Amino acid sequence: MKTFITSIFIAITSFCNYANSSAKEISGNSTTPDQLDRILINQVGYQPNSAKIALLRVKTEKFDIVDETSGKVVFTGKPGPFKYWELSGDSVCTADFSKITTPGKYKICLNNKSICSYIFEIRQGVYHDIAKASLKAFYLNRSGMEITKEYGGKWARPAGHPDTLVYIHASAASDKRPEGFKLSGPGGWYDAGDYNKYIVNSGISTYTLLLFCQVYPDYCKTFKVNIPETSNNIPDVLDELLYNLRWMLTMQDPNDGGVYHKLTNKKFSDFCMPDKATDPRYMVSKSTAASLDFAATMAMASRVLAKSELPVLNTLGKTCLAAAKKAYRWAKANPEIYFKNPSDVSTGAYDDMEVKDEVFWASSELALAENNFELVSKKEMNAQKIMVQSWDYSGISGIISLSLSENPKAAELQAEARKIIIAFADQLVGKSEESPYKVSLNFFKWGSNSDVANIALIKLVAFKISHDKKYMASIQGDVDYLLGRNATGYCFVTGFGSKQVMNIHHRPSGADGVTEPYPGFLSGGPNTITFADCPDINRSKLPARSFVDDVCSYSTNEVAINWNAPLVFVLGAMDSLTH
Ligand code: 9MR
Repeated sequence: MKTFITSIFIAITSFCNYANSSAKEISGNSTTPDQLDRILINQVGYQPNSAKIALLRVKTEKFDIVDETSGKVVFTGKPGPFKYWELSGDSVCTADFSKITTPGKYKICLNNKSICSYIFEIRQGVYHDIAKASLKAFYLNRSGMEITKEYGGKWARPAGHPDTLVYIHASAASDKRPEGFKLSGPGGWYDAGDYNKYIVNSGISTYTLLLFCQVYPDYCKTFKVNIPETSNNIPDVLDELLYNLRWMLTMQDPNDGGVYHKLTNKKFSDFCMPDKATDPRYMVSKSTAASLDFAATMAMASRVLAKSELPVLNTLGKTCLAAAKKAYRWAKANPEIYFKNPSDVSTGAYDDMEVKDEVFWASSELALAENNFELVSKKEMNAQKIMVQSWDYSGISGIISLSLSENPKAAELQAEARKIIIAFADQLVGKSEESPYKVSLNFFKWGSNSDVANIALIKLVAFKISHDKKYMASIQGDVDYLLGRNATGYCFVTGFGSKQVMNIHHRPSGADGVTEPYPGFLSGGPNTITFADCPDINRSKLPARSFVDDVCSYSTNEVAINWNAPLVFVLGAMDSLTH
């Protein structure tokens, strides 16, 4: 049935097509896939001194850790209690083998080795390659640039979407820029599996990478991922985000400071390579949310760029700050321009209908950038909802930025922000300790894997400001979840792990004829938001299992820049920390 439906889809998309591959299973032993799913582990591995906890779906008295080279049992442990998780509909128990610190390759076995897990590694630097790939994914998703063999390997492709000629859409028309006005908005990253560029989502993604530069400056200096700019004396992560930041600057109307919500095709293109998707592109409607997200990101960029030793980046920082102030002023004068797709446009909406949090975020970033703390107050901070950040919620991002400030003028705000972050992180740690699956996540939205990554980011900020190691085991648990210790058994980062996601909803991966998807991308993850994407696939109704590794499943298996950005943050942090 699936093959039949796939052929219909291929027929509809004419010369643009995709093919599904089956999940890549690299077991390295004779255990069957079904048995392998009975032991859930981080398939990429562990650093020697980290917490190491697997989950067993089997009730058992003991578990063995077997050294893969010698075949010898090097540790025998007693599992924790068997606990039911209503979100996954099954019971699991923990297998704690943190005591194993000797580097090597191992597997977990039960019942005299009749059931064994995938082989995993314990090694310092075990996250280095995956951290690099997670940043390299942004390069691979650059619009308007050829991806050459030298940097893209088998994922090399011609440039697509130069965006040097785009049009003002009727929804964005103004006196000076009427409908059809021609302008240019080159560069930037494709948002996700589609080829459009959206300011709201670009803002939070770019901010997260800027935050990474701010929190781990030494690591960033040495973090090289082989992109065309690698030898230019600027950290690769900064080079990468500048590619998007420069595009974002083109989205501001210089006449009034307002920021266009998106640069887009009128409808999602077929599954073509970027250079074959040549429909006209438009700048669509200015919005309050886009202008505030832009203002916050540009203000944050101005602070990061001011620290650079390169005058050219200091100058760019000043440009960013001026742009931030203009956009903020526009948003203050137009506080309720909520984005709605015009009737002839059907691409992503990112239609944030509540912008109090964006106001607070932009005000906080401008306060920090301009050294003007009249712009924010403790009262406004305390009025923010304390929840995980996402494209439509950035109150916590303002609090994170204030908590990390070293400006003496911000001391009071900083202290309050720290209190909030620590209390939130403690609450998240508590949840992970109680959860049968050892994660803080107890909701499954679209892009649930990014919530796990953002939760880990919050705990990392708490660790940064408190130096309290109690956060590390819980952060490790989040990484373990993303890399295989979850109810689906998939390692959710493409190109890594033993049970790999092969069919991400990502146009270039689907259309390039290469079996392996673009590497380093975080798949969106399980959720029960919509079942309309693959009508012929029976997806689990259990939220934590409701995932399908099929290209049709845009609601569970797409990739997106705002999901990869916290992934870079977390994997980079883990790679930089030795516990
Ligand atoms: O991540 C977005 C998710 O929170 C929304 O529920 C969903 C539907 O509006 O859209 C998601 O964002 C998509 C965007 O609209 C277009 N590019 C792909 C994004 C990831 O699926």
